[in-house]
Amino acid sequence: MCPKTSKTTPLLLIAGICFVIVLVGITGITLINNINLSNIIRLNEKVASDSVSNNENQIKELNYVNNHPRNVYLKLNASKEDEEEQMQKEQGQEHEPLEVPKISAVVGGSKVKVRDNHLKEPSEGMPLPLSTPPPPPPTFTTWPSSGDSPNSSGDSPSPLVDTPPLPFGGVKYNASSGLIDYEKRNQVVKMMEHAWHNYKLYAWGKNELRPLSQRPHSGSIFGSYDLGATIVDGLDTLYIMGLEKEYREGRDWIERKFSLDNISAELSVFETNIRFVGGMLTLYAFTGDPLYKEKAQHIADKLLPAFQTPTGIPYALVNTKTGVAKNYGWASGGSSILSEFGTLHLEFAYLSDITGNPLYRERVQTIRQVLKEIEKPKGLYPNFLNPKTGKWGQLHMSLGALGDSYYEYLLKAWLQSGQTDEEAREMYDEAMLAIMDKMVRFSPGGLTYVSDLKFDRLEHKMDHLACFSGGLFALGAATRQNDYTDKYMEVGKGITNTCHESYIRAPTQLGPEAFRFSEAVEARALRSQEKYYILRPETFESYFVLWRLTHDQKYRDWGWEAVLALEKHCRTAHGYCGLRNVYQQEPQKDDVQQSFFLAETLKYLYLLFSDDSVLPLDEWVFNTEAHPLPIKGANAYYRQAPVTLPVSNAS
Ligand code: DMJ
Repeated sequence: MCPKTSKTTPLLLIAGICFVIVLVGITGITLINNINLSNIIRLNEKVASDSVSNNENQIKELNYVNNHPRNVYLKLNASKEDEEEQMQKEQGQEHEPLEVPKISAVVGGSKVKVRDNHLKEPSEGMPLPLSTPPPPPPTFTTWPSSGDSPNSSGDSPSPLVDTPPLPFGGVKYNASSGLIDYEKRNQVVKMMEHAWHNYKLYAWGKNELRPLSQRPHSGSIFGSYDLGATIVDGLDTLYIMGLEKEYREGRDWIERKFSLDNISAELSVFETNIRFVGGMLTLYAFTGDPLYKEKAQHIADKLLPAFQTPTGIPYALVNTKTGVAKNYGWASGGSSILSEFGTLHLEFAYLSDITGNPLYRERVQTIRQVLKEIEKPKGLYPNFLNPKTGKWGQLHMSLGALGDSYYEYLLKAWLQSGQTDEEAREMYDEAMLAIMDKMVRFSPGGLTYVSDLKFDRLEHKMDHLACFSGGLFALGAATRQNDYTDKYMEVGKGITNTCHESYIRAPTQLGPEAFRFSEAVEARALRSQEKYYILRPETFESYFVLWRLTHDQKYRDWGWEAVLALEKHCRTAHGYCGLRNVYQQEPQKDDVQQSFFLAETLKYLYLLFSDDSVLPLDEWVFNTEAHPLPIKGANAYYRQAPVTLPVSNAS
């Protein structure tokens, strides 16, 4: 039997079809809109990728503005001004809107006033926000003289609640330069991820990675123990880049595994200090996590037996279990090495301030006094000093291997102290004057270089290590005006240019370990043992400092050339390797991913493409392993321990 057809059936059918058509129509329009919208967003993002006008970036900036200590202050001032404006409106005093002041007018110099209690110094547990993006970039158009510094009285700097950001007193903000180059910076982040993930895969908890053989590597500087050098060295870079998951993995490893107790490692005092103590201190400054302060102190305590010498100049090596310390057999008659014992000051001074224990500062202050009082041949510091007799060894001087970071730490100790450690600045100025006179030279082709000096003989050779000095000369010039300021800035730029030349004169576009100047060659390695490149950072460090100080685009361009060269020649499927000969078209790789590649090389490249307000140079000073330490009196992340007064007997 056929079903009975009702009259209402076609009507229902038509109504149903109409409903479906309407539904499809609405969905279609929505989809098309969404597709268009996402295309537009993508297009906008692309167009705006180099610009801070990108919406997303504005949001990041706002977060940054909300969170950064300097901007917390600015925001509070701004809201105070808003309040005043509101009050004026209410009182009928509304006036013509003023021209919006440029950020420079608000931030720079004396217009910044900090009101009491506006800015609380972060204590333990209050972290620096992960990945700190943008606003306005400083250019150093004027320099403060020593007398201009509010701290030049020699008094301890007041806590930041009383003191506006200051050490680079002549900072001017120029809102049109120093923006983020997102595309290039993202590439550097990807490099970091590649280096880290492969270390994690094949060498987790060990010191370094062998990318070609996919197994761990450990240099003798780590005493052949598994100290997780790449984790401790690379962790602050992850933090700065905002790689939170990776950062947490590293923090977790440090908490669960890192300890020097019960191991009999013979450690390099210098390397352990700059990589491990320095790394932990930066992480403490960033996060306020007491774990890092404890670890920094734990490591430094293990190094202390090395300081038990008649002069207080420490030995190079110390056994973490027995405390037995000694020097390298090859170092001039049992000498300690200038760049090693002279590169402890920043870490030990800061450790004293965050622990409230003066002992660490006392140790490095003793070293300082020996070096201050000793007679210096022609005003120069030889690379070797006997810790028992207090006498110089061989009269070799260098701004490269064996000397380099001693000079760096003189300038930076002064910067770190909020420009109050005048002794350090004076020693720096005197040393650089002698170096300018006796060691800085200009090649016939017009290249500036800083030569090694052996007794009275110039070697006309410059180590890759000495390439950091381009940035050092410039930073010294930018922070104090004196008769030599302009000349030093030129020398800083000149050395940086020469190091760049040493890179681009090699087919790999990566620079050799050392290069020479002669009738025949300039900025080129001559000996086979000088032709390697081990992922060193010094040239990029100078690009970064010079970029921050001048905003000359060429420094970013040079950094990008280096990124491309690293990707082409040093990248492997399982991490990054150094090269055995930079002058070969297809050089052999050395199968070592150095921990400083993550700590320094990638950090400086990342910062080169970042806005200036990511670790501004007037708030942070980089240790020689690129671990940023806060500047006293200018940086709310200094986290100085409260002063504990001696208990009085009187009751
Ligand atoms: C790093 O460990 C430090 O920069 C040190 O001061 C010198 N050598 C390496 C990187 O080349």
